Amino acid sequence: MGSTEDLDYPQIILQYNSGFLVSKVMFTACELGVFDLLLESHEPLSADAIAAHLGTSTTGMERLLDACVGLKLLAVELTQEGALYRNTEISNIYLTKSSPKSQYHIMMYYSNTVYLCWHYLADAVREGRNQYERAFGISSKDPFGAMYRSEEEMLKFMAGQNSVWSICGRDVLAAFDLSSFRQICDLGGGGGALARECVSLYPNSTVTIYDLPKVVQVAKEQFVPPKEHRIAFHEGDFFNDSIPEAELYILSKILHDWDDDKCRQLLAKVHKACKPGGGVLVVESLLNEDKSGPLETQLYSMNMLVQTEGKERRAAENSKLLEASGFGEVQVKRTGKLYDAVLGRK
Ligand code: ASE
Repeated sequence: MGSTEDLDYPQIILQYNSGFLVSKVMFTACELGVFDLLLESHEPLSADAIAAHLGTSTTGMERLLDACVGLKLLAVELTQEGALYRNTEISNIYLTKSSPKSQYHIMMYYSNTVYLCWHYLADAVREGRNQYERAFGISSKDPFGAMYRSEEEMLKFMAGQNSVWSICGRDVLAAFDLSSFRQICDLGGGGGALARECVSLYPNSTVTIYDLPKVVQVAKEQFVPPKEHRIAFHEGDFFNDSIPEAELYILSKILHDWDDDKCRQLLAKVHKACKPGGGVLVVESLLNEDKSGPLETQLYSMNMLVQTEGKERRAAENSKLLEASGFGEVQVKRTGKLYDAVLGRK
């Protein structure tokens, strides 16, 4: 009894029914600064004290804190003065703003942008396209025009992507030995967290971050320290402008933004610019060949539907795109984590 097989008490249905409530509790505790306050305070705090510090109601805060305890994001102890709350180790590492592995920014992007698009998921499925028009009243013709509709939105996206690379970057770059590539170009490299991992893992490499001018400007000003001389920038639109010569191109979470035609178009351009003997590293979350999972990737693919023109693909689909664009010796490495790596050679 009580197993997921039990038809009288269908656990998975009940659990999935409230899944979005779980996300929103975690996002809200992050947004209000609960984990930051408990990190700084160095001692457990009451709901009253937390509410007073963060300028919220006590009723609301007490309920939020209790739900966080249920989610194991906080621990509670009962004392004479009442309930006292403290962070768990996981919360200290991943949910506080200042931690090097903080996932705060990607959560704020999910909570305040992605969440609004997902409100129109049924429309996205009916129409087979992203939902910027409904969610934000802006044209969805150019997905990155829509995603970067304001400097604030662009910043949130860049910071969010950077937080993902702070925990996944090393795995995808270490999946293949890339030490023979000295001159690397990270196409759509955004805030540069992957480029920074790259020069740290491969000290003899230099990485050029290629991105839209307004992205490069913000990356230089806010994300990549000027003393990092192994990282350079190149401003451009990779569909319409030229791509500089390099030994290795990294396309990390780029192909999943576009349909097969646009991917082949981009990869053909990359192949042309690539030095002989060079290569391309595609970093994506790969679907199983039988499409049975992983669940996280299937959900990401739905997110690509509501936010972009792309989708998540199987390893073989990514390999085919590379081969159709002239790359050979295509190898796939699954990392067992969220993002995987595919390497092709010219
Ligand atoms: C993109 C990545 C993301 C385009 C839109 C996106 C993310 C959220 N929205 O290239 C971050 C990664 N998350 C997913 C769902 O892939």
